[in-house]
Amino acid sequence: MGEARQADEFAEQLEARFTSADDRVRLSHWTPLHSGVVPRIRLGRRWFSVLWIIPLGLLFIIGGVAICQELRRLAVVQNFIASYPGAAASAPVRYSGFPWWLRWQHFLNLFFMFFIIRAGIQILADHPRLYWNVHCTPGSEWFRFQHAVPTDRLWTAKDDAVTIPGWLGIPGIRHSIGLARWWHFGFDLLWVVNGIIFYVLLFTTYQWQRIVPMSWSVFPNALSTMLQYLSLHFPPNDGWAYYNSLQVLAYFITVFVAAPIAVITGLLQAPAIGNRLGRLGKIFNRQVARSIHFLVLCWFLQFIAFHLTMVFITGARENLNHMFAGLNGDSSQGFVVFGIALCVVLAAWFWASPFTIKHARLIQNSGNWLLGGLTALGESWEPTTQYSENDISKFFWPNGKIPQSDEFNDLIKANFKSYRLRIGGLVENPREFTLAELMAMPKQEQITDHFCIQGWTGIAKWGGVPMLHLIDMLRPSPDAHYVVFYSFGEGADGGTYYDVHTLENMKHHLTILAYEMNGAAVSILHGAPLRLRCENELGFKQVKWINAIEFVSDFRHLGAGEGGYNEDHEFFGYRAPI
Ligand SMILES: Nc1nc2c(c(=O)[nH]1)N[C@H]1C(S)=C(S)[C@@H](COP(=O)(O)O)O[C@H]1N2
Ligand SMILES: [Mo]
Repeated sequence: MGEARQADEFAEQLEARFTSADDRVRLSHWTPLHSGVVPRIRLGRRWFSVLWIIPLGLLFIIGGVAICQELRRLAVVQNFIASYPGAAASAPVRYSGFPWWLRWQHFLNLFFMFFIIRAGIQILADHPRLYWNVHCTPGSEWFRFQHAVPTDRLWTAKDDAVTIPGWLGIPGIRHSIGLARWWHFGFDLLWVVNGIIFYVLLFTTYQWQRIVPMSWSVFPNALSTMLQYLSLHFPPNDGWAYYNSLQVLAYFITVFVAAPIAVITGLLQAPAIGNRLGRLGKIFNRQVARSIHFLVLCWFLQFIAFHLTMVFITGARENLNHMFAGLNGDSSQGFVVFGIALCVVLAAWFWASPFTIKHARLIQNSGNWLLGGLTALGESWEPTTQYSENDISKFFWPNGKIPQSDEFNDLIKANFKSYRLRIGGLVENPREFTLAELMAMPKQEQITDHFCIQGWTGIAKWGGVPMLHLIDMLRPSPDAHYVVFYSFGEGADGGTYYDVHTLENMKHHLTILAYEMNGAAVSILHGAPLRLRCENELGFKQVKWINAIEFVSDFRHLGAGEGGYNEDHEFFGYRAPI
């Protein structure tokens, strides 16, 4: 009885400073608007706007047409086109036409892709910089749509997020990565399932012969096709039976190269996967994966632009009939079905962002339902990527709000000598520890890569007490399944920052309560006097400025019941190894 009351009081005190979280996004409480800049690319020391692509592209097309028209006057070129008319001869298509399943998959693919792309751009807007190095040092990025990082004030990763319009991103508001991830990952899953079915059906029906090059002559034929298109003397369109070599190459690369690379580089950005790869994890670190993931996006965007253009200028009627009505000929049915499909896409397009803002919790719950189990799997993968002292980042992005309370300021004044870590809840021996007591316990050091949900990484050496040691000492009761970490600090929208972990993952040998960073006491900015390091989870799970730890059987009663501050307020998933 007495014990239970003590545990209740302990919890009550900690929860007193919680704030309520809404089930929808209240724009008046959300991260305020902040526009970035037009995307730019760094070449050497100079930054160039991507808008240069428009005049350069026009110049390229106009110049290309002029040159190719000149070239076609030459006898050699005419002979070349005669011997390589456009389709690689050795492609015996045994199956002409487009069966219903292929047409449906084409539609589903494009439908899913639009959501994936939009949510992906939204995710990028949360850390609008791309690097080839793992340290993410400001200035070392090769691409950004944000100003240079200010040096005259504290600039957190959250400050760095930019707003993009709601018709482009989902849901379009600043720092909405939690919600954007549900859309991105949810549709990823559907897209991958659709893609696997597509591969299987392609190879069991001979449809694969349309898009897999089967002779080296695909290259001269593709060149010839390009010459014909660019000189504005189009080759015949026989899409019903076979594709020309330029199409074969474009489709092959998109289906069999770009799509798998997108999936792989997406997965490599997860801490549980990136840390699982040993040496490869260092070479294909998260920033390399992010950059390639982005370049694949660029491939898809140019593919969509050219594909749509070609569909409409090489015989829109026939082409739409092929893919949307499954008919060969110039009836108008294809237009009608395409029109309906377009309406569905546009309606979904403009519905997605407002719906997400209004029903944010529903999006989170649906995402958890669809993906929660899959992502949690990541926690069981043993990290194998090892870093050394030489790998330590000189710059480490900060995040979160430094605690402002008198209580915390008094601790700083006393140099944390008055600090007591309180541990309670469902444990046999609730205890308080001074920092000196914690430092006298077995110490563990680990050099690891930090994966913030926003996209940045940084390597640091952390030193502290293994959680396992404390767990053994405190003896949680059999019904303790989760561990809650309460911070002195507040979350972005006010109220105590907290987070919940499974007891199982707190026993992981790389879970420590760190009081040291890179050989010195953890700075106030990075979480003094004590912060959690849990290397198979994203950064937001690693509570800084730890005030107390509670062992609980369930966390539904805490805050909005989602398992942490950012889970409650920003709709993140509570298990985050991915
Ligand atoms: N108390 C508290 N802890 C926190 C946060 C916060 O806002 N408040 N932010 C989290 C996030 S999102 C990240 S990425 C890491 C950042 O740690 P760093 O500032 O040491 O880089 O701290 C995590 N711990
Ligand atoms: Mo983060």
